Amino acid sequence: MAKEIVLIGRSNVGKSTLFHLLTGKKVRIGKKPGVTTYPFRAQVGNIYYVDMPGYGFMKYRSKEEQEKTKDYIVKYFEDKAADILLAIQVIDASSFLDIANRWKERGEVPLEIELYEFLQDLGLDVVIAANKMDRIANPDDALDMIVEELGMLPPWGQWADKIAPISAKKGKSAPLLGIIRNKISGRAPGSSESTVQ
Ligand SMILES: Nc1nc2c(ncn2[C@@H]2O[C@H](COP(=O)(O)OP(=O)(O)OP(=O)(O)O)[C@@H](O)[C@H]2O)c(=O)[nH]1
Ligand SMILES: [Mg+2]
Repeated sequence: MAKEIVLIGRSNVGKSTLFHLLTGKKVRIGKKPGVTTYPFRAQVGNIYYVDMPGYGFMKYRSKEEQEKTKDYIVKYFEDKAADILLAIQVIDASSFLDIANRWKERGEVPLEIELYEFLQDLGLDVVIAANKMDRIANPDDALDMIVEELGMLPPWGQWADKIAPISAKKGKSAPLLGIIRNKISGRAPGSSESTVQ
């Protein structure tokens, strides 16, 4: 069976924009959260790329619908774990820290941390696509704080196979493409053959 590379993350982080960049397939992209409401698949070579609906808040959708979508996503990963070559967790790097802090102030585990841990607990290979880097003035500082929040020791550069700073809207995704190619070809990260062509 063909393997899947699945894009996952909260609403409005840029999953569909990245999906379009990776596959060339037309998808709905929107300013408001909740644009993608069901998984959208596209085959590239012998891999299926899957664009998931947003995990969590979706504007104009009822709480029930949002919970249903969340349950659907959780079940999708649980059922399909064996077929998933790579889970790409897309985050909006420009708002990630503010949002995580707000959740922590309320005494809750930030949604994106919960999602990251869930994917790892399933034994999946997970890479964080830190999107919207074009909005960030000090990328290294922001990325150091993001990896720390996710439980990895800074500096972020030592996690170059776990986090890829990108700007899907600007067409900048080279670090992520490198990780995907290594994964598809089964090469170890950082090996000399893994250089992106
Ligand atoms: N500045 C900036 N904006 C981006 C980037 N990538 C996506 N966006 C914008 O973010 C918004 C949401 O993009 P989508 O690709 O629809 O996000 P999504 O994660 O698929 O959203 P849902 O389908 O609602 O879950 C759009 O206005 C995009 O143009 C980026 O790299 N930089
Ligand atoms: Mg979408």
